[in-house]
Amino acid sequence: MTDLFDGLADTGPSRESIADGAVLLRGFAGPIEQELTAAVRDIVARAPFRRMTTPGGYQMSVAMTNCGERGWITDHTGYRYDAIDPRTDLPWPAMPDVFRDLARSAAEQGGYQSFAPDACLINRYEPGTRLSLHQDKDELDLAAPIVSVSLGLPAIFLFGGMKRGDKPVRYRLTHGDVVVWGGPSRLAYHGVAPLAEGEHAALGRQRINLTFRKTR
Ligand code: MD3
Ligand code: FE
Repeated sequence: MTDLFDGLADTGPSRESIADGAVLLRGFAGPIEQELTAAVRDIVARAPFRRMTTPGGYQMSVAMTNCGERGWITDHTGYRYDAIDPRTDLPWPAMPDVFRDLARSAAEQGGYQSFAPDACLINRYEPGTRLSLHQDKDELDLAAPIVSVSLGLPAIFLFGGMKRGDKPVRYRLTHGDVVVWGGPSRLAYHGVAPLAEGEHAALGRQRINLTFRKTR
């Protein structure tokens, strides 16, 4: 595989351990931000952002779409991964190589070899929207990490413990930051505080988050 991040080899990227198995790579996606935002634009043109409904009947404030072999969806019947976008009745757009390569090299930096995601959930936050504390456990392969990529406006990410009641630690994630979540942190509670108002030079009044997953 060609390494998109050879330019970082001299100094090595910044690598901050935020929990057992979780590694924050500040600015890791910065060098390819334009390729990433162009790819998001292509995906959204074919699988538009939409606010999904939870099984409890609430509409999520965050808008979502997916690319890859399977996409995460929620509706009144529950949460699941599905190969078909229920809005278009078409397969989700393919995962672009620039996404796949970024996820793989970030996972490698985090100590996870050969990460092969089959799904990428794309979240769009506008000011005021939030994601309440939850665990990601709809994936069959919990040995694989999740890789997250932040683009656009900064967000306060809430990292809870293994129990819902643990007091979350707050991390500010900004444009280009990548986090690899594996090992013991894979099932940690986490969420995003309501997004503050702002305007990002490249993305405007929004934050986009990519999460790469191996679902089976
Ligand atoms: C820690 N997204 O899509 S990314 C999600 O910023 C989600 O949009 C948030 O939580 C966002 O499910 C957070 C960081 C993240 C993603 C998955 C994790 C942290 C995680 C899974 C386990 C532990
Ligand atoms: Fe999550």
